[in-house]
Amino acid sequence: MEYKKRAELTSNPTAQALFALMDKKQTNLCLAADLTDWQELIELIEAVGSEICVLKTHIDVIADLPTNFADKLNELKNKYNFLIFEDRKFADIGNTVKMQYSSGIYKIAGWADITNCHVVPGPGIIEGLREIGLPKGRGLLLLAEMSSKDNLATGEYTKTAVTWAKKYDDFVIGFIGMKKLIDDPKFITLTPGVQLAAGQDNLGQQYNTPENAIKNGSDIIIVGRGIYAAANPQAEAQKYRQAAWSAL
Ligand code: S5P
Repeated sequence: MEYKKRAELTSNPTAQALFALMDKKQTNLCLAADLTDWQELIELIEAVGSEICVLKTHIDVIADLPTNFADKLNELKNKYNFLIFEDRKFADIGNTVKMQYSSGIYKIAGWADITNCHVVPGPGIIEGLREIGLPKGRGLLLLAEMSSKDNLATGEYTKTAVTWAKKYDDFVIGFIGMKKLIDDPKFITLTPGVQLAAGQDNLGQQYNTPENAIKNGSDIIIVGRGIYAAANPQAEAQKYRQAAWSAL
């Protein structure tokens, strides 16, 4: 189904914006910008920003984060037209995640269009995040599956995540998953563990190819080291973009 049509199926403004921008920009590539040096991160975004639909951050790994980091990320977001996904992987009770999402040093809800959470604490985690994020029009992804070897997000756990996504579909916009988990086009599946050659790293990360991820029903591939560790990240991002888009 076309992205424009999928945008009409969801009431969530972030999901609508994501479908619209994928349609306009013709890309289903998400960059996992996992660099610890702020200046290098900015240079990477400048190099790759025009190729991606989503910039995924781990804001807490940056060693020299300036106080105006959110303004700078927003400036780049507007310049290159992508959404920002803070990969926070919240995992606590509802009352605690509300504070972690809205407050502290990072104030994630203030600048991240999308964030994600584990479902291990039960639906209260979604309800807590939703209290903060829904009034701001933010979107949440549930970690229904993971890419790493021997992870526990399988079977009934994954199915329960899908059930809760349906229940909170004004705020939950989709999943981190390795394949399509539900036949409902309003939900978006983002898949990590993607490199041009299948394989693994030495800490249990498992890689599938862009073609296989998309053929398994994923919408967006998440690529980190495959792009930022390459000699020419921009050229490499173009390869991933082309591979993932043509596999649709
Ligand atoms: O199951 C997961 C979920 C996520 S969000 N496996 C993952 O690898 N991720 C994230 O995707 C991880 O935190 C990292 O930012 C990125 C994968 O990076 P790469 O360098 O292995 O491509």
